[in-house]
Amino acid sequence: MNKENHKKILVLNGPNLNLLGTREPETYGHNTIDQLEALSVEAAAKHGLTVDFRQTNSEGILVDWIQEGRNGYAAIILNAAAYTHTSVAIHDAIAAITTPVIEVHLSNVFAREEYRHHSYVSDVAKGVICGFGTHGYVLAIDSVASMLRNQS
Ligand code: CA2
Repeated sequence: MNKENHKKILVLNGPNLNLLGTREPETYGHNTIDQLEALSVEAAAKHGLTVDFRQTNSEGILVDWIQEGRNGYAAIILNAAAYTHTSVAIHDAIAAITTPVIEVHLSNVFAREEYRHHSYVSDVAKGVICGFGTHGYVLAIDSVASMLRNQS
């Protein structure tokens, strides 16, 4: 793996997050997915890191992308959205790789419906951030940068 690749973060977003900023602002805020991408790119650049930012509504594509994160990425930041609460396939994909995965949610899932309290991601994640809106992605990127500094 070359050094440049090692400084890349894969930011993955699951189903319906393409609707950000268009509906339910009281839960998910006013930022659009494009604004969230710009925020993530900016936060990463402050640490000399780059982000590869993606969104899909498909569970299988998320699994493919997590597998892709095996090589060439320092970390994966994952908001699996509703699949967080349902997907054994995503759990297994994370368990199968060594790249650290940081789970992020915009809302505080523990202050919401009970079916959102269980995550198939958390027990295979390096850490979990929820409830801080889009700033949670910045916190996750800062955490990756801190992890990388501690490694070198
Ligand atoms: O809080 C989060 O980030 C969630 O991952 C968002 C998911 C939800 O199923 C999780 O429990 C928590 C839902 C994403 C839907 O995003 C929308 C955005 C705007 C309008 C409608 C849906």
